[in-house]
Amino acid sequence: MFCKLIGVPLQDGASQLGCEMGPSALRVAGLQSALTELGHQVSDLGNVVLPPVSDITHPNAAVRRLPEIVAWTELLTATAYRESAEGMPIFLGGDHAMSAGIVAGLARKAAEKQKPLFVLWLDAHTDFHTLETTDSGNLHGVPVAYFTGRPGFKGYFPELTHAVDPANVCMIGIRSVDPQERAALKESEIIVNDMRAIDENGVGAVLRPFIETVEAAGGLLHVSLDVDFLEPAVAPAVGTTVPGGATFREAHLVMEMLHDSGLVTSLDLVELNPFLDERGRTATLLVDLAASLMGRKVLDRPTRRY
Ligand code: DIR
Ligand code: MN
Ligand code: MN
Ligand code: MN
Repeated sequence: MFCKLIGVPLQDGASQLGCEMGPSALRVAGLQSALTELGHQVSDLGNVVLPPVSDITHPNAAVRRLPEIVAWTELLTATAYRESAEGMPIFLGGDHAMSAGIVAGLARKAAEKQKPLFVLWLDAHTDFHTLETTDSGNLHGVPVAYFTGRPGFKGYFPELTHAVDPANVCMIGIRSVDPQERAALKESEIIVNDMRAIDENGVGAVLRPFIETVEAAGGLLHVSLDVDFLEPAVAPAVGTTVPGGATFREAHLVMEMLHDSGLVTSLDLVELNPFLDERGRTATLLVDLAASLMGRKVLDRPTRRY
């Protein structure tokens, strides 16, 4: 596979500073060589650079860093659209606000290819706020609402040309949902698998039907991996830790099943805050998870099924 690493040093959407160092930490942790060792051709395109921003404001006074996030969204829509024409773009975050533009750009390209785009959202949070409903004002809490076409962005964020069908979005790992998100999700077709679903059924049972749906539809699949999907004990380098997350093995199993599916066409690794890490362990874990997604296995033969 031809992989393109694209650094997104964005931290304006998060409450704490530090995510702008995420791309560097993923490089230092050896992402490129881990993928090269698996036989992939990997090209590091460097970091994207934010153009000058406007001075736009929103009536919701809580909203933080709107001009920056609008400019990032515009830039990343164009970048994702361009880089998904061929090869597999891997976006190195950067906070989760980056996925607003990334998924919007991927959706535009998918429409051109006449294929439906599916999104697997691995996160403690649903990131389903609009500019009106957010009370933290941190815009890493809005990307899913934006790219599924919820109203409340018009006139502020770039016009969305191709919304992702909410029924094509599957969330896994959810355990922190704000009241306004909860209300909106009640009316939405988004597939939401909270931690209880994993506890009761196992993450494999939760993921498998979604993979089958994507396959049956002949769809493209974007995977968005927020560090806080993971249990904070194994992945401390994130500003918004929530106890009770996916274990080391649950996360790896997701990646292994995704690899076997052969369906993943793009990936983002988001919310890594190296300032909060412990001797690089979270960056290293993300690299290992990316390697599993890209084909790293324990054995060179199929795992025996019981
Ligand atoms: C939280 C989002 N619901 C908020 N938190 C996130 O601030 O609106 N953390 N996305 O990763
Ligand atoms: Mn998130
Ligand atoms: Mn999160
Ligand atoms: Mn909130």
